[in-house]
Amino acid sequence: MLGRKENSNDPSTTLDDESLTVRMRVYISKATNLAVKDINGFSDPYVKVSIGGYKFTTKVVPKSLNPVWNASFDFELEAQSVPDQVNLVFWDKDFIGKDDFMGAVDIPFNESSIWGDATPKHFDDPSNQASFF
Ligand SMILES: [Ca+2]
Repeated sequence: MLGRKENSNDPSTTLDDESLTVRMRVYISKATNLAVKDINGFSDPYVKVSIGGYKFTTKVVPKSLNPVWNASFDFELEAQSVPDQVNLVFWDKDFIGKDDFMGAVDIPFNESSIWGDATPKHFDDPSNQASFF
């Protein structure tokens, strides 16, 4: 998973600006060696992502224990209320009955890794590098 942020190229902008809105991108890449939940020896995994009051859900990858989602979710938030963690809940899709819980993890953000030098940057700025978790 990775996160990026962007804002204007105005060099006078800082994260301390109360009115500053930033865009964050969460990218769900893949998972490996997931638990078997179906009688066929596989699972049909998907992920529910919760971050800063936003919720996103990936697509289901059928019959896989090593799913690749390559899903990205963009959202905007106030720079002053940047979430300090992201919650991921993994589910196995079942077409009969309730989906099976597979696992959950909270990934805390290291503020310095999210914000780097604390100067908001445009998405296209080459110095605006993604943080990997
Ligand atoms: Ca299933």
